[in-house]
Amino acid sequence: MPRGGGGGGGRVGRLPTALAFRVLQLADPYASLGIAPAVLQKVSSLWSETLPFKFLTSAPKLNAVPPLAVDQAEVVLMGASNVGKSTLLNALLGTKLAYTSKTPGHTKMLNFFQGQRHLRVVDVPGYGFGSHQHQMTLLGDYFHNRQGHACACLLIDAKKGIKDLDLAAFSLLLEHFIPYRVLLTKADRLPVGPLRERILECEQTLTLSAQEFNPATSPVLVQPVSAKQRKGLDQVRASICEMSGLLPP
Ligand SMILES: Nc1nc2c(ncn2[C@@H]2O[C@H](COP(=O)(O)OP(=O)(O)OP(=O)(O)O)[C@@H](O)[C@H]2O)c(=O)[nH]1
Ligand SMILES: [Mg+2]
Repeated sequence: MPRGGGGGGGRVGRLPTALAFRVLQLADPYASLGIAPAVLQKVSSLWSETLPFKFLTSAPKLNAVPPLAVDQAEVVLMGASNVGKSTLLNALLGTKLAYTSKTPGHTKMLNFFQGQRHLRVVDVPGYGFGSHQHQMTLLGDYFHNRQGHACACLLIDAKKGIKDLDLAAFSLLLEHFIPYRVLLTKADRLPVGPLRERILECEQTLTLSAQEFNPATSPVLVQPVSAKQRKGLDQVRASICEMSGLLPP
């Protein structure tokens, strides 16, 4: 047994089996989705085929949103104001297409970026700054309009954890049957131990919420990412490729 393994093993040993397994999986939090290296390699070449992305348009509301072709997928990055949506988008796309700011409420429109291989990425205004009602209605209308095409990354600040508005946004995804992944942003702001705890806490809260909606829902997994340190980006790209149908599930 590795040095120090006894104490950790004992703690894990007292946990229910599924949770103990998850704790072990989180030895490297950034590999929390357990995506195999061969899949990540495949994703890397698929992703380079989606590049370059180009700015398509900004739309203040839904009736100005450009229509989608039948085979086109759209990934929306959603989350609270200042959670890091625009920064993550730029890190994923490898270019500074979206405007970022220290000031919350910076992104005010739905901003569309068109890549190759029929993939679009959308940067949306964050909730929690200004009118919550308006932001949630905009998102709800967007998902209603895009059912069957849209998938989403719900971004939660790793340091702040889940807030009521995040749960409201999560409910929108469930109500509209939108494929989703949950990301913990700015993960560089937490040391590895607290980051693991935050992942488990978010997974528990979201799983409860999802199972209230549909008791058959599988446990929700959460993926940490740091755009600043460029950690976890390949896992997010893999999730996007999977949700949008570029990568077979
Ligand atoms: N430490 C750290 N800071 C980050 C990270 N990603 C973003 N930030 C910072 O967080 C702030 C907000 O980033 P944005 O990407 O503009 O956030 P947003 O969610 O698009 O904000 P709104 O458009 O206002 O809703 C900026 O100061 C970023 O530099 C990260 O991975 N780590
Ligand atoms: Mg923004």
